[in-house]
Amino acid sequence: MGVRTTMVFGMARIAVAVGGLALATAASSEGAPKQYTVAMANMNYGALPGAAKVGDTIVWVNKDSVPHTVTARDHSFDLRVAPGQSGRMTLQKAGNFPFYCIFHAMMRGTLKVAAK
Ligand SMILES: [Cu+2]
Repeated sequence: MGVRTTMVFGMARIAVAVGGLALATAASSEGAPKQYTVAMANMNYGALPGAAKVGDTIVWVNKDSVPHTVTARDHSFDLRVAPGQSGRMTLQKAGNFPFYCIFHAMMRGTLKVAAK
């Protein structure tokens, strides 16, 4: 009998712990990583996120029928995206990153990444 009482008490403790975790997650959702989508279409990059932060993810969607890349001039990232495919990139460091497509020199942009 003594063992069973302990088991029930243990279950109750777990339930409280899980509830507390859910509450903490909801409270800190403002600082949670965000996901942005940037299209690559008509040989150009779409609108870039203006408030991206370290830890956020950018999904690059290639809507063209040719491959594109998202290549930082300082080589901090180099993503290849096949036609009709998408690729994701998690932002690792803060700064302004000029980038281009290695296949199409006229495709270029600057990704602004704020500190976390
Ligand atoms: Cu390209």
